[in-house]
Amino acid sequence: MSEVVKLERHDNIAVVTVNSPPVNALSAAVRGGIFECIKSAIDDAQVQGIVLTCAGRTFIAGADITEFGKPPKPPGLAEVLSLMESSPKPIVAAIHGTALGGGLEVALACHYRVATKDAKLGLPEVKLGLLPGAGGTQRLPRAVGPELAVKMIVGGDPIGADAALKAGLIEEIVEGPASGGEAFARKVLAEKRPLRKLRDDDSKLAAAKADRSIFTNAVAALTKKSRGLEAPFAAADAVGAAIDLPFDEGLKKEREGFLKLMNGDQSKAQRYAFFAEREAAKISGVPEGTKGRNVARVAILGAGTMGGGIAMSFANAGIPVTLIETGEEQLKRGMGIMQKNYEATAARGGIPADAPAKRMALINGVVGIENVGDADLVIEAVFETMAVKKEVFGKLDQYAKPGAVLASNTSYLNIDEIAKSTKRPQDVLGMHFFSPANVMKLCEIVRADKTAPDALVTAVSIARKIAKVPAVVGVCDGFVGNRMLAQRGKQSEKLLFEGALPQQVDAVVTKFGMPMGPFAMGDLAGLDIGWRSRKDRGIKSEIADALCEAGRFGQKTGKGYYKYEPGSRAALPDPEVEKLIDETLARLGRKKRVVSDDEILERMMYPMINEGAKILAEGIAARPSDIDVVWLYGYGWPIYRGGPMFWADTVGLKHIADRLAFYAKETNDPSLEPAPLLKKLADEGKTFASLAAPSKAA
Ligand code: 3H9
Repeated sequence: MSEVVKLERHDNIAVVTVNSPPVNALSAAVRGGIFECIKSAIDDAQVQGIVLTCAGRTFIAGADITEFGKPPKPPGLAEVLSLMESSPKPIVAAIHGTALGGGLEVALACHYRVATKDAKLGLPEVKLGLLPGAGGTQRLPRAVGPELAVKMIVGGDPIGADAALKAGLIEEIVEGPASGGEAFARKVLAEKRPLRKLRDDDSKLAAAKADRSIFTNAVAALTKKSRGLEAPFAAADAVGAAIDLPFDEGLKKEREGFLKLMNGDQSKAQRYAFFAEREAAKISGVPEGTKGRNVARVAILGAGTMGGGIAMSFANAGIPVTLIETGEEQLKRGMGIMQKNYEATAARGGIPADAPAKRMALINGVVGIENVGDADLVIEAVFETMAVKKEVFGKLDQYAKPGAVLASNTSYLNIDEIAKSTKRPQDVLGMHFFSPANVMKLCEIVRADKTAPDALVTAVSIARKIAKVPAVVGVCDGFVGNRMLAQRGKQSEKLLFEGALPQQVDAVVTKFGMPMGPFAMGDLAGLDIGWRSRKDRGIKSEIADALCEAGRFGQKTGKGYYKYEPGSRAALPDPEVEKLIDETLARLGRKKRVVSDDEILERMMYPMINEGAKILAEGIAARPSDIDVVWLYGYGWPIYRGGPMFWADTVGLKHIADRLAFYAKETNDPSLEPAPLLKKLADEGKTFASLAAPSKAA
């Protein structure tokens, strides 16, 4: 008998229960167990109906991703599903938690489905660079119609039980999954309902068969933001096959598409990213079993862009926030911006119409730092200078309750230094959110010298609770993300002095898959900030300085490295900038040369990877995959390239080290010399991945 799947008989109903923690993924053992138990139930003359349900926190959450890329083990999922669908006795899937991917495909091969109210049903394979490979693209359109199926398969987002009931994906909402499933099975028998096999039911495809634009429009809407990705388009093709081809042929087409994606580079990178994200939540160097502190209420200091965005992130997760400013005026402005932000999202349909009021009610705006007293976590998001931070943390010592975690949202300042201004450095750490904080998923959790393990665990778990992806990093200038970005910034500026244009550099970077190039990003952030800071420090950057002296501060002045039409954010190349660069180079006696796109890509990416190697050697990041998580969720690194360190391994570290050494010489820039760790790995023919514990991803 199977270890992970059990069969019980309650009178004439067989109950098959999968019990394979944590998420009942469809490992070979689970597939085998389901096959065996369903077959026994079919063969048992006493059994008239079958219920398939799961123990633990969830229904089957999908195929076991750790098996992908390894030699297949029988039975295949298709074989299991074919046995189930052709069962002469009705099978009811009783769902709770998340029925995802292969899990929903199992349920779709059942004759009926019921689910608990909080259940979620979806086919998220596309997020792993895949398409549903066990009939999902053929059965779901038959269950809910092609429009919703495209949304769920090409978009990858699950739907709740209410929506599933409305769409006909489930028959009933039940209280307990097993008991509800059993009661439903008895009803099916009592009412002598026919076996409902989705493979034989084309009724919901009729409209799209007559008018294919129903399907193509749905696909066009969903693939608008899929630049560079293969899976959404392949998934759409497979759903198209459900409309155009008979079931078995559609199934064949789906299988071909699935295997092609599974063996391709993009899905490998996306599966790696899935595990990297989960790995990042495991904090190295913290005693096992360390519990986080309870966080019921949060205080945020500063209602500016960052403070407001952070407050919204907590309110979105239902956690009450005290938002603190120094004056009524600033507070009113901050509260107003959040309100407007929420209303705009509701108007777009991004959140329910009553959400803005509900979420704003969770944010209590007040004046005065003395109001932090009831907060279990205080996040400071005030002006970014050490003196101001120290003053604020000194005051927190006085007003924050004992044991409250005290976090700074600084993007580069030394947290050890900040911690010194309190008598409780063990409670101090960094929580570096990325702008806009209510949207961007990354939170760098900065572990300072004296940060207590339980404070660190608290920050990581609260970040996950508010749907952020935490990555623990150490103290250094700019932490992981901005420290690496600074290397790219330095090279992009140097490239202008050698003959490249902003639009050429940006085009290479966006073609690679980043959402923006360094110059468009500079225009968005505002060029005057760096200009002022350079002036304060007596540093020159001739081209950037010349732009600012000409009043070109970026998007806010309609001109920067690019020009912008009024009301538009589209970056337009500007001959004036070209002239300004030429004049600057002539003044400095610099000669222009043709810079190739290949060189630009190497000089944008390799110095960042070099810095990543230094970050690893210094222990600022514990794992290469943590660095990748920072770039994936904080900077829009294309998920299908896995992150800079993963990508570096695919390019080859020897090649990267050689090219860096070449550019160091060629451009007379010792900072480009390969870092000792990179050089060592390159010389030994190793990868960054070899530094980490064996990855779960294939
Ligand atoms: C598929 O189904 C293909 C088919 O169409 C075709 C087949 C032929 N496999 O996220 P959590 C682990 S593709 C293996 O922290 P949560 C995870 O690594 C799949 N392991 O929990 C972690 O391990 P650890 C389609 C998995 O409560 C632990 O479980 N399905 C899998 O925050 C807990 O995970 C999906 O894409 C898996 N499928 O969220 C769903 N799933 O403790 C993927 C999880 O060692 N999974 N693990 O770090 C999820 O979205 C979330 O895990 C879920 C739970 C929402 C289920």
